Amino acid sequence: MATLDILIYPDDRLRKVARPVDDINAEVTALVDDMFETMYEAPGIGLAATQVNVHQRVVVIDVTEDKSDPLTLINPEILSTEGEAQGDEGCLSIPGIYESVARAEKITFRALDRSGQPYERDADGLLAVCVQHEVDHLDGKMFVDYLSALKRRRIKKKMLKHEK
Ligand code: GNR
Ligand code: NI
Repeated sequence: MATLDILIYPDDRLRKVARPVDDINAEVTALVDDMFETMYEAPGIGLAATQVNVHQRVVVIDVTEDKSDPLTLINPEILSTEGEAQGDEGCLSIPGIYESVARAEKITFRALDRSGQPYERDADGLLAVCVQHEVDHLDGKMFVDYLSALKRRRIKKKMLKHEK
């Protein structure tokens, strides 16, 4: 196992669209394991492969406080959404920035688990937010894209200033 480096906004590589995984082999399961280690160490509640510069549709999530519900989402698909809710979001690729974003309140999603088994799950609350945030990453989208151009410009400037 190893922790992986996380790309920081506004890195262009965060804009790449990830490709579906067609074979869950040892390389993919090792990536999943390293992503969990990276996410728990950060600490964060989710991590998309895009953020560690791997452009495959792989996500790990654990929204619990005691690391008791690790979820692997390979080739995730949001099948349906319901309602809308506004909530503060952060991102490991935009450290120190928290802004309110509107998301679907409830979702149903499908994905493959670490062994390649398909599953479907309903989500609300923080899990629903996190799945939407991570699927966006796989499509090269970041939560700041939902903010005003003015706010986004300020965040970009701040990130570039803190870069070394
Ligand atoms: O750790 C994270 N916390 C978080 C809080 C509110 C909404 C979304 C998130 S996801 C974020 C980890 C991350 O950047 N995943 O891509
Ligand atoms: Ni993020």
